[in-house]
Amino acid sequence: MKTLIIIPTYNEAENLPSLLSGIFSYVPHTDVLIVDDNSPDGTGRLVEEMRRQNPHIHILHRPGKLGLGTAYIAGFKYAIIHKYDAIFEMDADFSHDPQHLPAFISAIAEADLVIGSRYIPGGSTPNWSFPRRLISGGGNIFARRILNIPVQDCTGGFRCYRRQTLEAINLDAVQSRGYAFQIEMTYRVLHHGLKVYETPITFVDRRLGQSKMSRTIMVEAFTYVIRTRMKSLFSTRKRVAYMHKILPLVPLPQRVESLVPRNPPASASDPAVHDQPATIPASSTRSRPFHIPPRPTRRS
Ligand SMILES: Nc1nc2c(ncn2[C@@H]2O[C@H](COP(=O)(O)OP(=O)(O)O)[C@@H](O)[C@H]2O)c(=O)[nH]1
Ligand SMILES: [Mg+2]
Repeated sequence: MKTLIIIPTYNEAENLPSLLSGIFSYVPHTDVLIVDDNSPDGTGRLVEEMRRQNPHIHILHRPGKLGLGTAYIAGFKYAIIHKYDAIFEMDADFSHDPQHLPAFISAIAEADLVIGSRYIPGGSTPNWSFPRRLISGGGNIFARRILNIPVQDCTGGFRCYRRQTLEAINLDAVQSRGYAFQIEMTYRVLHHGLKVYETPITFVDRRLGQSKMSRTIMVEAFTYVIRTRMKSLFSTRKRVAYMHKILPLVPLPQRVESLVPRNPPASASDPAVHDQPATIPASSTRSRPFHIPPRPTRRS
């Protein structure tokens, strides 16, 4: 399996050399793509030097700090063009321990997305302060409940996607930049009816360098969740399907009709015909705009 580990960086020169040697000690044949936003501390130049020694290291230089979300989108597009099979998201600051990488690689053989989870048995956040636990744990519960996402750690950024998963998603439509990016990607993957697994990780706070987390990033995550919920509640198709259910004279528009089971009840005059909600054929594994599939996550 051809794997690519995408690491977005902004001022991570202190962390990167030891992180890369950790990564190659656990997965020697992987490629690594650094997406650097012209870090003032010279991270980009350092990577250029390292890649002269190691052809598995690649870099995308961007002109300035453009955010985590767009850095990953650029990395995903690179991975699709170069036909990698499994594509990782990973932070540069050792919060994501390279020792977990082999577990992701085994899990991605069965799933479309594997998320490193702090909130399933075996997962932990050992050196976090109480306020940090509250913000992260509370944010997760909020996003999960409001968006009906059956994933315990939907803001986690240590992940592995199959290339086909990234190809299925319209990457140009993804708008979030910070924590909301992880929630949005999870939501989009689930709405394509794809399979998400969680694997436990121990997440420690960075020891060197500075966090780029800000209040703006938290506000973005909160507003993304609320906006998405509102959209799903008031989407035109859902409203029309609902109206058709309670008032059968309302005609179903073309797109909704295509979601009605192909084998309708025998008689067209049968009132049961009109009682059919706009459901998706059971065989369909893709695009499920009306509901998220039943809990696909694995607790291990
Ligand atoms: N390329 C790029 N990387 C970023 C940006 N913001 C954060 N990062 C990187 O994203 C990863 C996670 O950021 P971090 O500051 O550790 O966030 P925290 O873990 O929430 O405190 C690190 O590798 C950062 O260097 C950005 O705007 N551009
Ligand atoms: Mg961090």
